[in-house]
Amino acid sequence: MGIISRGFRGRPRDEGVKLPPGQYLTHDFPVLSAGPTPRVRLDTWEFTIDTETGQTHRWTWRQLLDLPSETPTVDLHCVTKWSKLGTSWKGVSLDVLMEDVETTAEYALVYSYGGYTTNLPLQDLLDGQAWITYEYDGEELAPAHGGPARLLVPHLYLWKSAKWVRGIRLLNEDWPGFWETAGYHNYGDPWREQRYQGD
Ligand SMILES: Nc1nc2c(c(=O)[nH]1)N[C@H]1C(S)=C(S)[C@@H](COP(=O)(O)O)O[C@H]1N2
Ligand SMILES: [Mo]
Repeated sequence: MGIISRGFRGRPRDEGVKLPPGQYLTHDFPVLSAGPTPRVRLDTWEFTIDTETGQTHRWTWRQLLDLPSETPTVDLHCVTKWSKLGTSWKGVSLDVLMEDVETTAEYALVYSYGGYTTNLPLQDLLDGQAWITYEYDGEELAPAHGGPARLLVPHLYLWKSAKWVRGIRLLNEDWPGFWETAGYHNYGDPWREQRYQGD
């Protein structure tokens, strides 16, 4: 008999865990990207929030790191049906980034280095629901998982958590992003199994 492999039968905490409909548990961290991993230099990196009135708020890498951070531990649910529980991150809450942003916009279009986009209601980025993260599991966020920084919005399917995030455009109308244009659900609530348009 060898060492019992952790994860084979599931850790004790997996027992009785309630997952969103149609999801299964995974313990590894799959990488899903629609294209190559962009190389993003920290000295030119910036994160911007553009409002519907044309105001631009901008943070350099240094400025992002100097903001008060949080260390959320959250469950991830991918539309391809894996869920990973209890992941730990470090990042800046969107509530902090939105503090000085004046807006009455209802929608947000998140865009990434490399061209990826995804949309969600602005409300879903606020009230402790979303972060610009730069550490995963105590280490700097790996490029494959979105480093140097990615949006984390764990209450929606993971395609909304844009990797290599570059900015957010606040809009009066809803502009569908990359997967939303390709037939994925516009909102993507895993607990309501909103995988595709019409779900
Ligand atoms: N910029 C960018 N962000 C992205 C994607 C992508 O292709 N490009 N894929 C999305 C999808 S479909 C998923 S499931 C998750 C996967 O995150 P992971 O590779 O860290 O598991 O990232 C999301 N964010
Ligand atoms: Mo995905």
